[in-house]
Amino acid sequence: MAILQILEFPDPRLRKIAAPVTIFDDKLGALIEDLLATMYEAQGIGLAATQVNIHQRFLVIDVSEERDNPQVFINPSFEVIENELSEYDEGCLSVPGFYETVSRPRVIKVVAQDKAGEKFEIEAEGLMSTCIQHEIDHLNGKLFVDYISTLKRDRIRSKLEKEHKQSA
Ligand code: GNR
Ligand code: NI
Repeated sequence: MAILQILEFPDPRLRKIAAPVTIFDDKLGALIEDLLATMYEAQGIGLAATQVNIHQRFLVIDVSEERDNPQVFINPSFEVIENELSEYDEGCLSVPGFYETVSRPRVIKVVAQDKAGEKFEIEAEGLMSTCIQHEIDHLNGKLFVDYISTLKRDRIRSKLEKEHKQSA
């Protein structure tokens, strides 16, 4: 198992669109374990492969209090099943230290594959729904800061660029 480095905004690699997973082998299993280990180490509730510079469509989440309920979604997609939005103060391991309110569909149906390639469906609401949508955005090269004003996003970009220069 390895702890992987998490890319930070405005790294252009976070803008890549991930490719579908087609091979469900031990190598994929190992990458999933690394992604989970990296998420737990960073104390996140979710992590998309894109964030660790793997441009394949899979993500992990654990929204449990006890941090003992890892969930893996491969080739995930979702449908909005209730015409209702919910707001959440979102953060992102790729945008460390910044939080902004984002509005997203409240209840969704997620279709994905597990690590054996088996298709499954779940209905998600609340934090789980927010988190899955946030992670699927990553696979499409999108970040939560894309939903806020250009002014706020540019301020966040400058601050993070400054931090990156100082730690370089
Ligand atoms: O750890 C995380 N917390 C979080 C809080 C509100 C909305 C979304 C998230 S996901 C984030 C981890 C992360 O960056 N995943 O991509
Ligand atoms: Ni994120």
